[in-house]
Amino acid sequence: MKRRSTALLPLAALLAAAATALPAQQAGADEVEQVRNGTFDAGTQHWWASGNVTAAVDGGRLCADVPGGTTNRWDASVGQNDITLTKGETYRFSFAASGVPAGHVVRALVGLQTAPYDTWYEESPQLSTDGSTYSYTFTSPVDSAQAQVSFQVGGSADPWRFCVDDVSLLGGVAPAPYEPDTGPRVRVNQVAYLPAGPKNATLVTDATTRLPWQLKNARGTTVARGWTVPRGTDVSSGQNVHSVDFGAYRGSGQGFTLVADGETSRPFDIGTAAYEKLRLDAVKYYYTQRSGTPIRDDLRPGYGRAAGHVDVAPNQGDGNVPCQPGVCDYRLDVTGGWYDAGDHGKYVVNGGITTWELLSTYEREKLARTGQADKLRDGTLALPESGNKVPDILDEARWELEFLLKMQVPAGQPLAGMAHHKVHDEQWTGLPLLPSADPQKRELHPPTTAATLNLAATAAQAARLYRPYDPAFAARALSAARTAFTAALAHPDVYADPNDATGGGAYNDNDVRDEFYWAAAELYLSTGEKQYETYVLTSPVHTADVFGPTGFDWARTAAPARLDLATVPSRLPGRDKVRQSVVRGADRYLATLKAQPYGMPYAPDNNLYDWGSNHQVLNNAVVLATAYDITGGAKYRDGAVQSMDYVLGRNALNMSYVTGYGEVSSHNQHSRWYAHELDPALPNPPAGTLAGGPNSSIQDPYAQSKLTGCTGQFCYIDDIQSWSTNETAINWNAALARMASFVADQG
Ligand code: 9MR
Repeated sequence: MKRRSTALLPLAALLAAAATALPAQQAGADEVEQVRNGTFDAGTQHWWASGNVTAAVDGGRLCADVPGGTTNRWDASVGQNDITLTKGETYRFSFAASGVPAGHVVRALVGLQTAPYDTWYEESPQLSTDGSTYSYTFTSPVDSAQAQVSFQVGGSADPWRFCVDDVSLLGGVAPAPYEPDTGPRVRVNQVAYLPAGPKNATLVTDATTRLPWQLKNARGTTVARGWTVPRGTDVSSGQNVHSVDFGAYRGSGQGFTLVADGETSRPFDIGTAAYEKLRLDAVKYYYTQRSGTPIRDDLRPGYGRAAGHVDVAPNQGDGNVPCQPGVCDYRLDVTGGWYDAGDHGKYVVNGGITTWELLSTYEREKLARTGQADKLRDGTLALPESGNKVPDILDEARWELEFLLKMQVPAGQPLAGMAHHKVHDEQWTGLPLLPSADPQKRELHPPTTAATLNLAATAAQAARLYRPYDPAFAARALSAARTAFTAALAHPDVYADPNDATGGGAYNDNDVRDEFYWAAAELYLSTGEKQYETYVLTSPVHTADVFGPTGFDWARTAAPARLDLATVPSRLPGRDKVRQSVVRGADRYLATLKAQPYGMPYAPDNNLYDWGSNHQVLNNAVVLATAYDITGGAKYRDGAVQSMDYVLGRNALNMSYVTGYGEVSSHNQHSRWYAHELDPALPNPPAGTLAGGPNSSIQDPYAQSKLTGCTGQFCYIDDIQSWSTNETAINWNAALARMASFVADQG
C-alpha cells in the first residue's frame, strides 16, 4: 500500500567528479537494464540515502550503517530515482544483500519516488551475514518515469549494517508464470467432516471416465470405497474434475485420507471438535482487533500489544478527533471499536454488518431448534469482561456498539442524529505498523445516510438482546436507533464520496433502500411498533428477491433484514411469506452448490469473484442454514454444512482459508500488526482468521504481478502484500463465526 518517505541525500554529491556509469548488463536484445551503476563500480553515483544512514562503497558493494531506534521500515533507506517503467512490461528485480548482525529484514521495492509513494512491487527478505542473491519477476502496473528502486532498512531498535550489490532491474524479460503449489489432486475439507453430515471431495484429473476411490483411516486401512463422478470442465477453476461422495461413511476419528487416481488427499478428521474450537476462535479474533485498549498477552498469548489510538504519542489518538476540513467544527471522542481489517480505519457501515452478524450468531443460538446459546456464554472467549455474567459474545459486540454510538452527530449540531461514515488516518500508512505506532492525524468523515441506518439497525437489534443483561444500555441503544432512523428519513440521500479513499477505504453505496428496510425491520422486531411495521410492509425491498448470487455484504443489507424478519418472533402480517422467501432463496443456493463440482453455494456472474468472496460463500451458506432453521429440511442443513468444505480446503488451491485450520492454511493475511511475513518479531494472524479469498479484479500490484489472467478460484495469493485477495476483515470473520457456530450445532 502507501508509505511516506524521509529526507534523502544524493550520495552522488560526494562523487561529483566520478564518471557516469553506462547502462550495464545488457543481457539480451530486448532486455534493458534500468538501474544505473547497480554494481557500484562508479562509487555511489546515482544512489541516495536517507539522512540518518551512513552509506559508502566498501569492497565493491554499497554498505549502509543503519541507526537503531527507528520505527518504520521507511525511516532509513537507500535507493535510486528516475527509473522508467512501462506498464505491462515484465522486469526482473535482483540484487545481492547481506546484514550484520543476521536476521534483519530489508524491504526492497520498486515504487513511485514522490508522494503518495505508491509501491508497485516489494519483497522483504530476511538477511544473512554471508549474504544471498535475490531475484524476483514482476509486471509493472504503471507507466512512470519517476520510479525508484529502494531498500528500506529502518524499524530496528539496534544499529546494524546493510550491504547491497549487483542491483538490477532488467526490463523486457519473459514473464515468469506463477504456479501455485496446489499439492495432491484430491481436494477435501482439511479440517473435519461431521460424522452424520455430508462428505464430498473433488478430484482434479485428466480422466474423463469414472475412477475408483478409497477412504482410509489413520492406519491406512480402507474403510469405504466407491466411484468418482466425472463433472467435466469446472468453470470456477478451469480444471477437469470429478466429484466424490463418501457421505455413506458414518465413522469418526482423526487422520483420514481419501485416495483416487494415484493421489492421496491431505488428512482430515471426521468429528465435531474442530467446529467447537472454530466457533470460539472466529469470535476471539475480535478482541485482537480492538482499538483503544491494550491487548492482554495473558488472554491472547503472543498477541499482547499497547493500546492503539488512545492519544499517546506517536498516535494522535481517537479521543478528540476533528472532521476533515470543512466538514464540521466540533470534535468527537471516537475511541474504541474494532480496527476494520489490516488497516487502522474504523468504518460505521462495515462495523454495522459485522455487529449484526455477531449478534445474529448469538440470537440464532437462542432461537433455533439446534441452537446452544450456552456455548457462547460468559467465560467462553477469554475476554477482559469474562466473568461479568454477560455472554462473552455480547461483551465483544458491545465493544463495537459503543463505538458506533459515539459516531452519532450530537444534538444541536447540523445533521444531528446521523452517523459519521468513518474515522481513519489522513494518509495511508505502510506495513508493518502497530496501532500504537501510527503517527497519522485521524479525521472524521462526513455523516451519511448509510452509516446512520447501520447505526439504527444494530442499535435496535442490541436493544432486544442486551435487555436481560443491561436494561439501561438497551434503552440507550434503542433511543439512539430511533433518533438515527428519524435523521435518516430527514436526510435520505446523503452518500459517501467514492473518491474519499485516501488513508482509508471509501465504503460508498448509493442505494440505501436496503439499509432503510434493514433498520426499520430491526426497529420493528425490537419494539413491535406500527410506524416501523408500516415502513417494512411498504418498502419495495420487502417483496423483492434479495438473495442474489453475490450474497449479502456491507453494501447489501436486505438479506439480513429478511433473515431476521423470518426468524425473530413477531406478529408481522404475512410473516409466512417472508419465511417462504428465505426458503426460495435457499433453494437457489442449493441448486448452485449442486452444480458446482467444488460444492460451494457461490457462482458469481461471469465467474467474477468479488472482493472478500470467501465471506460471500459463507453468507450464502447462512441463508441455507436459516432455511434449515425455518423448515427443518435436512437438505438445507447439509448444504450449509457442505459449504464449509470449500473454505476449509475443498477448492482449486487446496488450502484452508482460515489461519491455523487445515494442513495448509492462509497465514500471511494483509495486516499492519499481524505482519510476521515482514517482521519475524510480529505474529501471524490468530487461529480462526478468514482470508478475503479469490478476487477476480486483483486490485493490488502484488497480485497483479503474479495472477494476471487468473480464473475465478485462482485469483488468490497468500502474501501480505495482496490486500485485494488476502486481507483479514471484521465483516468476513463474522460470516465465519456465524457458520462455524451453526456447523458446530449440527454435531
Ligand atoms: O470489503 C470491501 C470491498 O467490498 C470493497 O470492494 C473494497 C474497495 O472499496 O473495500 C473493501 O473494504 C476494505 C476497506 O475499504 C478498507 N479496510 C479494508 C477493507 C477490506 O479489504
